[in-house]
Amino acid sequence: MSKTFIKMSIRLTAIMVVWTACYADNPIVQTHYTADPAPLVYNDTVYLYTTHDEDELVNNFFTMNDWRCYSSTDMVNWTDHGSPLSYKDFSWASGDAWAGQCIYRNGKFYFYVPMKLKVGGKAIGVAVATDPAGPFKDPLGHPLVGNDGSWGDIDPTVFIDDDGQAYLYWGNPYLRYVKLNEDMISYSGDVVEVPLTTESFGVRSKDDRATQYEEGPWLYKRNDLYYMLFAAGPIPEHIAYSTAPSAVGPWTFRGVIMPTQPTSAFTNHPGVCEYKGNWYFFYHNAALPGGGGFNRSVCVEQFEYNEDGTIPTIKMTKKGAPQIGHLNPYDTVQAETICWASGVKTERCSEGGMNVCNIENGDYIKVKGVDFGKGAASFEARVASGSEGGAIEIRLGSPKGTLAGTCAVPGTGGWQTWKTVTCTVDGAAGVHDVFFVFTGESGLLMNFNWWKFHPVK
Ligand code: FUB
Repeated sequence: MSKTFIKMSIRLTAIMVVWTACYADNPIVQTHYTADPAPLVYNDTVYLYTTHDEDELVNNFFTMNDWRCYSSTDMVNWTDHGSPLSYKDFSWASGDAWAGQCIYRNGKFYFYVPMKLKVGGKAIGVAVATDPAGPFKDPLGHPLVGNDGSWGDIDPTVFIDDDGQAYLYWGNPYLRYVKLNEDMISYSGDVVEVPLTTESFGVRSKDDRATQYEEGPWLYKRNDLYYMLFAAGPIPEHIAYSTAPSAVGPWTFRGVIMPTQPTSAFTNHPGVCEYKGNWYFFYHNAALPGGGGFNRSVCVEQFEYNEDGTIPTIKMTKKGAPQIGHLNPYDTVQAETICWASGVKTERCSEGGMNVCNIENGDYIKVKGVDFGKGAASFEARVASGSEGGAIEIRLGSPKGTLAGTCAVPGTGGWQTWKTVTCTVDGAAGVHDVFFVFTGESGLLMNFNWWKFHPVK
């Protein structure tokens, strides 16, 4: 979305209603439009892979060129790792970087993603990395499945069963699977088509298809039960699910998890993970300013299973999941670790990782649940500015909350010419939501790489 458009939308919304979204935690990402969430828990961290709806649409349709990766250890502050993979990394693909899923096995990360083939139709490729944030590379040089000109080979979900057998399911309007080999980049046996019966996938309220199954399957196992969540039709999509006693069925329809709601896009997409003893349900909607069917945003809710293992109805909320623990401000924290951002973007940083960019007067970043303990005495920030610079105000509780410090940012001679600036801090003790509010003249003020507080002695 263009910055001017975001700011106009935000101002308009703020006039129409009291602007409550700035205190919300959903959608998770505000710096880009994201969709098709695929969580992966690795090393005590939730990695969230998403698709990426470009700000500028081509032909007013899905305009999707790459995937993005975020991570969190508290479910509310998410660190932006940028784009680990693009359709351009596949020599045989020509676009449509649609819904994928990443899984870890034997020291490597395998990211299964659908794309449009140069020769027409859709197919699913696999890319491999040794770091969850990539970079991922295509080891095959050709699709893993679906090379027959079909347009339905999209939305892969991958699952490794307790016996080590891995499964790849995918498809719209059909649901197909293969058994992956242990190398995760090849498979054995035939492509199997799952019978789409109403007993297995529910009765549709419209007769455009036989069942509620539409696309976006998500397969996992809890206790001895296998769950197949899916985007369900008719359009606008809701999310429904089925369960089975094995990874290959037979599937029994269990009902709707997430009905369509006022902020729904015309698609939705499930992703589920267990993290630190809690269960999380990821989905997307059109809730960001400028949002719509092709400008979607990923959200998360915490949920608990019913006693019989069924999944309750889950509503879209602005509040999102509760925070796990607090953020330590005395560690070095990446500026792109964000609960909520207003007006800014992120980009690759010359010092590694990402930095926050596109910062103008009045923009801000919220970091939630920061525990200052006995109190902070000073603050340092890694900044760069190709203009005159500006200032970072440290405010507590809201963008207009108590001012705990102001850090002047000078021009540094370039947008990637980094300098560490410091300032004193007063009145920041205990737990607060911290708002870094950027101030200065009109135009771009600075870039922001990382920050750190120092405690009182
Ligand atoms: O994001 C592009 C497509 O829209 C996905 O592949 C589908 O699941 C739907 O969300």
